[in-house]
Amino acid sequence: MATRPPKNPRQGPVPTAFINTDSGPASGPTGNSEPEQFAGGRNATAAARPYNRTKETEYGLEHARHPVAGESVEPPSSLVTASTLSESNASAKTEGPAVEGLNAASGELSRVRADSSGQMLTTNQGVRVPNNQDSLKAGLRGPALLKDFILREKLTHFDHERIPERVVHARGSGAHGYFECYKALTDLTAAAPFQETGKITPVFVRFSTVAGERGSKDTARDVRGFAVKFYTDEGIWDLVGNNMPVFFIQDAMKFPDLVHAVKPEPHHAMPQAASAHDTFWDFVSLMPESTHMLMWQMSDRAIPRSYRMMQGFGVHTFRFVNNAGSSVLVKFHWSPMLGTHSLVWDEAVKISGADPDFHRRDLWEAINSGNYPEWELGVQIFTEEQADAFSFDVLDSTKIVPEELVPITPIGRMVLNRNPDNFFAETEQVAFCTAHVVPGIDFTNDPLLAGRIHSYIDTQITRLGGPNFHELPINTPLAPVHNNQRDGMHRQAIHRGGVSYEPNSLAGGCPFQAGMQGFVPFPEPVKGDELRGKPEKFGEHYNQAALFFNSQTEPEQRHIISAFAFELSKVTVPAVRERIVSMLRNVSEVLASGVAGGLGMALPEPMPLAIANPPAPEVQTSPALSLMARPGDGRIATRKIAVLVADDIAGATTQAVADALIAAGAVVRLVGSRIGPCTADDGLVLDADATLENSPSPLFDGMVIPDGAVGMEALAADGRALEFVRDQFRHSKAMLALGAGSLLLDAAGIPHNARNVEGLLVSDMVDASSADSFIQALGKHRHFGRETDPPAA
Ligand code: HDE
Repeated sequence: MATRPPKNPRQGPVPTAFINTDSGPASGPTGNSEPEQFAGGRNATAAARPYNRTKETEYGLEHARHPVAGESVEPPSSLVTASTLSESNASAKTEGPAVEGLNAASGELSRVRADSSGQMLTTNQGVRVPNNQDSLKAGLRGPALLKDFILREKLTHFDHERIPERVVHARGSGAHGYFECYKALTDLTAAAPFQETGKITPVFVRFSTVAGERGSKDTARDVRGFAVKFYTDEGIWDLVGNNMPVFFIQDAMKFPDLVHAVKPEPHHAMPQAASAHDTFWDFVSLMPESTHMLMWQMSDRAIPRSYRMMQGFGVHTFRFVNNAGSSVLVKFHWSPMLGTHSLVWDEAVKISGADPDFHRRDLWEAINSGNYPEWELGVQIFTEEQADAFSFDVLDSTKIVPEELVPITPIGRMVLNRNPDNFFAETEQVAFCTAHVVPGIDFTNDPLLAGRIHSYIDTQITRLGGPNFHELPINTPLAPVHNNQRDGMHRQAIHRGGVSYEPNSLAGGCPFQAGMQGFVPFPEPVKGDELRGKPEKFGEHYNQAALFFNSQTEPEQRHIISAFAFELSKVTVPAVRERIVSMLRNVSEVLASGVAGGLGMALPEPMPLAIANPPAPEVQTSPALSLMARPGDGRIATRKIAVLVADDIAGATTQAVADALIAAGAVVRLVGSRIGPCTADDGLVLDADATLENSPSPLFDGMVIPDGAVGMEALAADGRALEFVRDQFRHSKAMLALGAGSLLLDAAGIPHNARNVEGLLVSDMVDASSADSFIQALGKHRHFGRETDPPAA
């Protein structure tokens, strides 16, 4: 480390009058010494503002609508705004004077990335650690010594490694990427990401479940969070959405009740990451506005196959505001390029045991393999006049705007192309906040959104230990940060100068208010009495629940019915079940009677409506609400396929089909009774890289059962192989059985004789056409045509 002596630029006698910090002469300095330059420059800067000229702009409607920029004065020298005259005494630590106008505490991540390659172990103080195996003792068998600061620092840091988990959305995974704007949208919004065609804005995205704790399983039946942080040129914009476009409640007042109801019950802390329990259903059965959201939550959307295969929604109605100050209403939709695909419930339950990190692993592996997940951002744009005419209120977060009323316009795409360096520093410490908006995006009066605008900053203060969470590197904007906020726990920025208020004249007025270049809120008129209540239209609870149910395909409707029946079977209070079924009678008799049948109960009376004359809906069905509406492009890249292997299976044909799948981009695993080489009947060695035990069927999108009677007999004697085949069949996955592979199907009791069971291909030979048919079957994701209730296998 450099040991250069401090440089002292001061010359001659020190004019003490101008060094004093508590009193000074009546007139300004005349000399040219540094203290005099400072005092003179400071006085000149202050004198350039004989009075606060912008004061008059604080009054009146016109100024409120068009705030003016603050007044600023350039000081004669940078010395004037310095904290200390000794600033130029550089050391290796302090370096020279500050770079004017730069807050180095914010900005890109490279300034804080750390790598230890080739480095020695040190304490947090940079002292080298000689021995990281033993504590300091008095003699080899003697007591450990209190003065062992190395051990104590290590343990103390470890003791405090955990921070509180998020109150909701504790379990999640994140990635970096970018958003690309298709076409400049300057006519609609001044928001930075949409100002130029092709403009790229960096993003960090975190996906999550809502109810489970930080270590809970990924495949719980739950809403998924879909939170996007845009690092725009004009500051951070967080679009903190979900994978469902509506919510359970209409007013923030009810959020703590909802979360208390769905979280593990407080007396015995059960169940973890599950809504299938008394308190959740008790609460929602008394909150009929939840009915629409319950449809989504009981649908397959609540058990996505992958974060990469789910939609995202901003949920609330937001505003776009353009540079001329005019505004339109907007709903945000993320649509995955891979299409929307889900698990089935039995599979989700089994995955939670086989791989609780299923979604986290899937995202990580896809990005690491260069298969970058991608979503298109679409918007529904409409005016207040259009909204006034809708049968529902666009400020009600339990309602969508059907695409039949307002189509979705694609405006850009988002690609996630980089995994984080460190889960804790990035994914855990990232702080999303609905209040983080940039000029061009604004709020509406959705009463749920209002509560969120308050809550997110508030929660970070507890979770991240104080008000400076914005200085954590993952949270800092790329746009410069300058204000007079100071101090607080864990402050990173070292603010130069003695001025931390505004207006000021001593720092040339800086940092000054931005006026019309700042975030000027859309001047939405407000009138009315202060009261607690909801508009009439909020009282219609079933039209869109029915719209959703009636827009599903037959298998999806079946799954919704089963999900309600399963969840309610876990409720121990029959009266609560009855309340839910009575609610469902207002949605669909097919649904209500299906659920009642599944619960062995009689149909109760329909629940009375909350308003006497509910408005009629504009739209009866909306095909876009079905998961099947977005099948993707049919490619199978990143789909996981199990090829069963054993000694004496047919080598060449197994290899050929595996090669065809790999060429199509699939991830092929050779699954055996144990890992390691298997010798095929033609001498080919196939090295099993997964086992029936460590990688059971639910972890795969499809399977290949090879030819070779001897090998098949061995597999048929392994109950895990039979279970594997049965689960693939039960979960409606694409299966290919080659030649004697059908013996394993027989042993597992899988019906296949007709050779036309949907998605189950039985083939005597491997040629291009059988491999192609299998790839096509995989591309369809699931084959619900063969699904039966109860399952046949
Ligand atoms: Fe959240 N929500 N929320 N929420 N939310 C949080 O903020 C809250 C709501 C959503 O990956 C918390 O940083 C209130 C709707 C996501 O870090 C907390 C209300 C939607 C995430 C909070 C809602 C969401 C959160 C917990 C009703 C979909 C995870 C930790 C007024 C549009 C973000 C945190 C991440 C997280 C409060 C309702 C989505 C406590 C008060 C509606 C994706 O502040």
